[in-house]
Order: sequence, then structure tokens, then C-alpha cells
Amino acid sequence: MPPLDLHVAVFGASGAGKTVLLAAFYRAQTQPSFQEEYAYKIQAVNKAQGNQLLGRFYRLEEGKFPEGSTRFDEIEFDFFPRDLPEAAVRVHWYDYPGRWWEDDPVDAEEREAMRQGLLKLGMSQVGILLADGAKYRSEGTGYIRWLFEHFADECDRLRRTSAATGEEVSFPREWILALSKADLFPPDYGARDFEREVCRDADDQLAKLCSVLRAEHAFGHRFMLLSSVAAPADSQVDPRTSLGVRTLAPAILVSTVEGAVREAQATRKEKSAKETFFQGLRDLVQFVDSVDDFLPKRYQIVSKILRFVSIKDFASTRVDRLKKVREDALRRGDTFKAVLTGMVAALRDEEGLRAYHQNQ
Ligand SMILES: Nc1nc2c(ncn2[C@@H]2O[C@H](COP(=O)(O)OP(=O)(O)O)[C@@H](O)[C@H]2O)c(=O)[nH]1
Ligand SMILES: [Mg+2]
Repeated sequence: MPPLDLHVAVFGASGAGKTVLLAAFYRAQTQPSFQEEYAYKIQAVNKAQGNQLLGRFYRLEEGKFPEGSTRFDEIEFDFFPRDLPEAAVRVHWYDYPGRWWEDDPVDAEEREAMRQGLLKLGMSQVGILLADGAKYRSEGTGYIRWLFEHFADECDRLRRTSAATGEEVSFPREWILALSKADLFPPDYGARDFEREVCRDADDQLAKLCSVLRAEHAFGHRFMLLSSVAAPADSQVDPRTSLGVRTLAPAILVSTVEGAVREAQATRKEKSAKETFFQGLRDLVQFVDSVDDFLPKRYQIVSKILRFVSIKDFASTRVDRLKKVREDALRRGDTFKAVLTGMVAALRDEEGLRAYHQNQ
């Protein structure tokens, strides 16, 4: 069976930390110690791109940060179980340049790149909006309000311009709000604190953004802290201090399943009002043979995911139990169960709990 395709669209103004994040994401998950602990590993589908990412990371270690880029970037990563030859999950990562959100395309080439990029957006199950941690640290609430308002306006503008060309853009319905450069915050600051501050101080702006994205239930519920490399102003970059980069792929996986459940609930409107996520999940599992018939294409991998991860494992908060299931799957050579359960476990370990928080 080919790997399960997860598509993630990453947004953030230039300088927010997207390029550095990609290098840290790759580097952290290629480490032998990562594979030992998490029981899966990452590989770039295109080896040359993988080497470029590593090169970028090694330069970071020497204190050289990347040149700003305004290109749309696209890269694919496979996740393999430890010691098994086949990949279980493929993450397609789309890096949307901040400039698209600010200016019109400069020429026909950029216009075409933009058109192609926006088509990819329609395939993405999850969107990540990267809030610049350095700006939030120095400007406070005003920055978050600005970010939501600005992003809402620009999404609105993109939707209108694309509709005018006859191809209406479709935004992901599941979103993660991620705070970059989390190393600039105190060590006990967690995703839960970030969630509290955002909901307390920017709820109006959040509501407006949700309505523009037509994702009332999907934006503003998942929060992440990310640190690619700790880079204190006067000392060397410390590449061992990343946070949340190992939590990203698991968060994307679980958000995709949640999206499918929500989608299925929405098609049965009369039931969905009070139905919990787990009731919805149970329903999906029951109809797993036919879910592909009524779910939109981007969610059709969910029937496969649900064949390998039980509801019990999805709901389990016990890392030891999840790790046992994972190790059993590895012994049996069950590629999919090993990686998928390993990812769920990663969301519940110490780093996962600090870096990821879901409020509903
Ligand atoms: N403290 C800290 N600074 C970071 C981190 N990631 C990026 N930066 C800083 O932010 C700058 C912009 O990052 P970059 O990834 O190029 O932003 P992009 O424009 O969104 O791709 C970098 O040159 C670094 O100075 C991080 O994890 N921690
Ligand atoms: Mg960049």
C-alpha cells in the first residue's frame, strides 16, 4: 500500500520562521536518537532537497541564517517505521511566501506559480498559521490581533481575485496556530498558555478570521509552540533546544482525522449539534467501508488510518500503552500501525504536551 498522503499548507509573514522551521523539522527527525525514541524516521522523497535542508541546518549551527526567500516551496517527506523498508506516511509541505499575502504577482510567471500553489491549498487537510514569536514577545496582544486581521483580509482578497479568474480557492478547514521562536519565552510557557492569551485577548479577531475561512469550528482550537533553534542574541545557536518540531507531523495527522470526523458530522446535520468528536469517530469507524463515498477527496485517506489505529489508541493518553502497541506492530512488521501509533504517542509525550494544546 502506498503511504498515506498528508498535505499541509504553512503560512506566515516573511521573517516568521518558516524556512528555518523546515530545516529543523527535517534535521530533528533524521537523528539516530530520534529514531530510537520515536520508532520512526523521516526521509526526504527528493534526496537533493533533503541535503539542502541539512545544509541549511548546518549553516544555522554556525550562526548563519538563511537568506529571505519569496518563492513558493514544496517538499515531500516520508515517514518510515524503524528497521522496516516501507513508508507509512507522506507529508507534502507547502511553504506559502508571505509576499503573496501582501502584494499582487509581479509577472506572469509568479501569477502562474500562485495559481498552482493555490490549487495545492485545496488539497491540504491542514493549514498552519505561523505567528512570529519575536514580534509577539515585543508587541504583545496587538501583534496577534494584527496578524488575524491581516490574514483574514488577505485570504478574503485572495478568494475574490481567484474567483474572478474562475477558480475559487478552497482553504483548509482544520488549522493550527503556531507560535514560532518559542525559545524567547520562559521555559514553563506552554501551548496552553498561548491558547489562553489568544482566546482572552483576540477573540473578536479570531471570530472574523474563522468566518472568512469558513471554518467556524476549526480555527482557534489548536495551538502550538515551535522553536527551531534557540538563538540568543549574544551566543551560539544551540541545535539541541528545538521544541515542537517533532510534534508537528503527529499534530497534522490527528487534525486530519478530526477534519474527516467533522466533515462526516456536517453531512448528517441533524445529528451533529450535540455529538461529540468520539461519537463521530465511532460512527466513522463503523462505516469505514463506505466513508470514501461521502467524504471529500482530501479526507479519503482517513478510512485507511482508521483501519490501523483503534479508537482506544486515539483516545489513550497513556504513552506507555501506545508505545507497547507501537513496538508490537514493529515486531509484526505492521508498517502503518507502527508509524501511526508512534505519532499518536509523540503527541502525548512530554514535548508533545508542552508544544501542543487543543482546547475543545
Ligand atoms: N530565536 C529564534 N529565532 C528564529 C527561529 N527561527 C527563525 N528565527 C529567526 O527568524 C529569522 C527569519 O526566519 P526564516 O525562517 O528565514 O523566516 P521566513 O521568512 O518565515 O522563512 C531567522 O533569520 C532567525 O533570525 C527560532 O526558532 N528561534
Ligand atoms: Mg522563508
